[in-house]
Amino acid sequence: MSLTVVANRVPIRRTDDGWKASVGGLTTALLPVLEQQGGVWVGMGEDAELPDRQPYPQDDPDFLVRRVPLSEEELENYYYGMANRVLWPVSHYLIQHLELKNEFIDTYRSVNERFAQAVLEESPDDPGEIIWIQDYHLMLAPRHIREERPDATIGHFWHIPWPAMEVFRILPWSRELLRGMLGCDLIGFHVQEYVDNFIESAEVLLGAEVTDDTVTYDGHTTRVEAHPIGIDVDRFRRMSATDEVKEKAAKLRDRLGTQNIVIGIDRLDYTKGILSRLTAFERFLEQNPEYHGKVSFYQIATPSRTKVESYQQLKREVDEAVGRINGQFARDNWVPVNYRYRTYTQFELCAFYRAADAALITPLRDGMNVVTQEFITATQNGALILSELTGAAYLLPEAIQVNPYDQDGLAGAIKRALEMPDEERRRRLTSLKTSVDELDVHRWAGRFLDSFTPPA
Ligand code: ADQ
Repeated sequence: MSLTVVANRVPIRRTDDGWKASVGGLTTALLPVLEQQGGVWVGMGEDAELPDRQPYPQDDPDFLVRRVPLSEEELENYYYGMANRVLWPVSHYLIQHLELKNEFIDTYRSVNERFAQAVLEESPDDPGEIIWIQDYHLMLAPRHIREERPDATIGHFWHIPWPAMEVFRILPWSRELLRGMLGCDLIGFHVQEYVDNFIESAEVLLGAEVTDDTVTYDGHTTRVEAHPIGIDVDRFRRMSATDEVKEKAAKLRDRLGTQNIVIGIDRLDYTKGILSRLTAFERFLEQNPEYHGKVSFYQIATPSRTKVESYQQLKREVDEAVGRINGQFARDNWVPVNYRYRTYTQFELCAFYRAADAALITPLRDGMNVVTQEFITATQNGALILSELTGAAYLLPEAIQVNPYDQDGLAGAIKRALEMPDEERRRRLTSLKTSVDELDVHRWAGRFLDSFTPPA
């Protein structure tokens, strides 16, 4: 078998020491496969200076990085437009952020065609070849590839939720997008809910024929399966057990000086429920004066999609909420909400995970949410408060599950997490750790690829 991965981004980045593999779940999962078996990774080229074709590593190449160069205008319409302002909000049921513009879909169509063209040029036309496309940026590419290469083996993994059919059909291009996806042999989602939603969309909107988890449309059959993603468990376990991380965690606890620390770690995105979480923490402080001076909430938010207006607005609202809460509750040596708007290394994140007594992971919707798994792996005795509207919630029943829209419920969950008896905390965490071990990202990739050849 050889592999062609097709994703919005290429898996390498330029550093002061030359080109390096980027750090991220997808790269971690797929690079070992490419290194072992060779292949191609097709992604967008955002910088006209960079070559379209770059064998990697330079000295002794294992695979080829192929860029699809995009102009600024294309990037604006395909990525910031169709992907971030259309498909992202609709898939997360947050349609108040939806912006429908013809130039978005027009550019999305042409960019998807160019990705497909690059695949056809680089990916060998032989029976062992697997073409694995990633995510909502590339819904139309599978059909283009199929039209040119009817016998190709094509898979797609969708990393975000697939919404209920009635929400997906809001998109004026819903049928065209579905037809694009149904060029695949196999489509993967994190959990069965999204599988069911996708199948219902194909059945109702296209009149496709459905048998169990397969969809037949226009003479071609696609299997649709749940393949929950994991993290690189070994890497997080090793990092969080180093002396350096332990020291950093101890220093953070000293610096904050409170008995309890609750953390939130996310990209600054309106799907992650950061504002609702802050209001819940405010309510917790209002309802529990005995905790004043005794608990700190530490929210880390990575800048994300900063060109998009709704993200700029969210940043302003979060700044304001943090100011309001600290303005009302802070006293002498106690700052109730510590907020950092920046990116940290995974190593640094591990120190936060280790320092915390509880993590507040409360997206309004999330395909999976891997911060949850990172926290579970790194913590020694932390409690997890998890939104029931995430893919992770299906897999981690031992978390304290909450409705992220219910701020009183959230405030109550914070109290419950902080007051949970040690025995119960340990029991829940042991079971959570076992679940996360099983989800490991290397196994995820293996399971998806094995699924192309189901046992006879
Ligand atoms: P994301 O929406 O990006 O991913 P998530 O799964 O939470 O969401 O992953 C975020 C990653 O960014 C984590 O690895 C985390 O460590 C990192 N990160 C967050 N804040 C950071 C900070 N301040 N500094 C540095 N790193 C930070 C999409 C879907 C998810 C799905 C994944 C994988 O939206 O639902 O789980 O893909 O399929």
